[in-house]
Amino acid sequence: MKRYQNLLLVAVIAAAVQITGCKPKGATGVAAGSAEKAYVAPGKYDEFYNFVSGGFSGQMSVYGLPSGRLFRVIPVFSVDPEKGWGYSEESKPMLMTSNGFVPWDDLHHVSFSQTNGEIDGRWTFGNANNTPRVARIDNKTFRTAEIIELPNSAGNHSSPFITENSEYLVAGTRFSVPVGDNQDVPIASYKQNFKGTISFISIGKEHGEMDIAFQLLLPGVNFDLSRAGKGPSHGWFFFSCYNSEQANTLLEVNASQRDKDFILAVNWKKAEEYLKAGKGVKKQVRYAHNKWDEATHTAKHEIRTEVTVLDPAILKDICYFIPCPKSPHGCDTDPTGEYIVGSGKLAAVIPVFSFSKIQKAIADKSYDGEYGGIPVIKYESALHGEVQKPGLGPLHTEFDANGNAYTSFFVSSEIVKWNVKELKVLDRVPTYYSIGHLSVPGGDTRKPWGKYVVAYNKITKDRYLPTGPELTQSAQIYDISGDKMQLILDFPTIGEPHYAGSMPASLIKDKSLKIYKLDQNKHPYVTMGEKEAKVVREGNKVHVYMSSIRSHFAPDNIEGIKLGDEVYFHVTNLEQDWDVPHGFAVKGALNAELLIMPGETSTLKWVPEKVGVYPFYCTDFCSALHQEMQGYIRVSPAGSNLPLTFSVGKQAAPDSTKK
Ligand code: K7E
Ligand code: CUA
Repeated sequence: MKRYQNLLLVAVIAAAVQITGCKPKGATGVAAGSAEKAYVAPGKYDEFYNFVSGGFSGQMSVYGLPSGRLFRVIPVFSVDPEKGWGYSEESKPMLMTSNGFVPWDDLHHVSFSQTNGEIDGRWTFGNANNTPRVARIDNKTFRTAEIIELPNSAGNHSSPFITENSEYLVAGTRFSVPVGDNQDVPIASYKQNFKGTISFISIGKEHGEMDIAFQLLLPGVNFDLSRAGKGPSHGWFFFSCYNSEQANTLLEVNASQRDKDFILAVNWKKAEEYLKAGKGVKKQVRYAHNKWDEATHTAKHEIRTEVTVLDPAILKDICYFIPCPKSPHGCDTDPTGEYIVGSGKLAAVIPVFSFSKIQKAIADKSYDGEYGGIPVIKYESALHGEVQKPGLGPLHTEFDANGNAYTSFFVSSEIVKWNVKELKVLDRVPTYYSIGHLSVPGGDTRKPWGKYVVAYNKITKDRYLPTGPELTQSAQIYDISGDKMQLILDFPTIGEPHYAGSMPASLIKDKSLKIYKLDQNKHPYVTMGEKEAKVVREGNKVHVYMSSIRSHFAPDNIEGIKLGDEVYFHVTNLEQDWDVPHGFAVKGALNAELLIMPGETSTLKWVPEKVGVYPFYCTDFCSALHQEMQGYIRVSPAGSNLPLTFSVGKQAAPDSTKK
């Protein structure tokens, strides 16, 4: 009977999900006069940078808040022909993994570096869900500076969440998988052989370099989301997990059987102690670590082979499970660090746990047995209270500075504001439609700025002009400065925005890099000035040391290339002026363009396959004579004995047509 009821509940919710819930009808939801709150006059700056994940686009995009204006798409895990990301020789190593070159991924969550629990503006992190990786973006350059792969992981969803002094980022695996030497096991042996892992990635204090400090080996559940403790709960992490049934098929039913799944509380300071005491076990693995070097403007790819694993079933008092109703998704800690909000996708209440009660429960050993060798704290002993009848399908919660929480509800398509201490619902507004994550500036930190909550929606239906079978994804901005939430703007987004974060523009804007200094360019193929431009043959490899400046390339006439040659155009942008990139593209190249920043060197590999004269040109409108910024390269048959020549400014004489 119980099982039948559960199935029924799943069926009802599944039906609601399919019709996208209680879709608000008719109204646009924007009250007269509220639009001006999102209005940023032409030429004026926004108050916040809004970094939005791109979901299955694999990228991150940066918008202004509250205007919703798009400033930049930062290529992270997916190739981006617009910027040559993953196409230039320098950037290809960034997308290397232990599986080889992976040109795409699925980026769900962004996270900002923090100092004392506040956003410090230095770095933005993002996760790759498919081929488990974490990326670090340098907020000075808005470029991906580092990518680290995660071994023993499959589907890096519960990631990257950060501690209050950027000690660690965590990365919990969504899929449990066989871990260890023999991975050729029956899928039906899930319960015996499949394990979940959580990786703790340390972050270098000065330069942000990422390293896997240790991994925790855990029962075979699906880790979903996570947040670090704050203030009093600093030193702890909280992870939501579902599929405590350990189903290996039809999870939509089989992983929805139990009334409660878990939140996993991790005492990472304790884990550090065990690590120092040498209790970790070194495992042989293979994972990529890729880092961008700003001096050489080139990425380096290496494979690392060892990771240290701690087993919390043996090393007691690192991990505790807390029962949490029905397939928890979001797991969010409030700014005080005392309250942990679990959001069960199929639950009728929102449970709020208390950190001090969890501590007391551990001290009193108030347990309900063990799960996979890890103590399970009694639900009531950890519970602060439940928000009753909040809505349908709670997913994620963020906070303002006044003790209020904002929870997204996918099925009932709304944001609900409630008071964390009192557990009282204060306000609710519809979203259009089917909100996933939401984000308040600083709303996951000790210092929320409040002001806005932004909804990231899965479905837009009738909100925008139709564009064929797929409509744009979208975000909506609500003013939360008053008692009532007020919708002030819809804006379309790039990719599916799972999560986002915002920080005051002042944390980034004055530190934003304007140019790369040419005299500090250490690229091995740099061309420091036009006089150094040259073409050098090394066997069948031809290196073109090319410079670009408004409005020509040097050299711009090249002859003596033969079929079978590999041509490397190393283009240095000699400009030392802000916002003057040059592009570079060559006809028929099985590649993308290069987009070269002032002072930078970038390389395009070209293997011509036909005899002829090929034009190349600048792709970025850089001056009044941008359209004149072009050149030719001549390709002769394989056996040709035409010497290699190159020039710039050498105008042909009327009769020089012989060769
Ligand atoms: Cu979309 Cu954070 Cu992957 Cu919830 S997750 S919506
Ligand atoms: Cu350089 Cu256009």
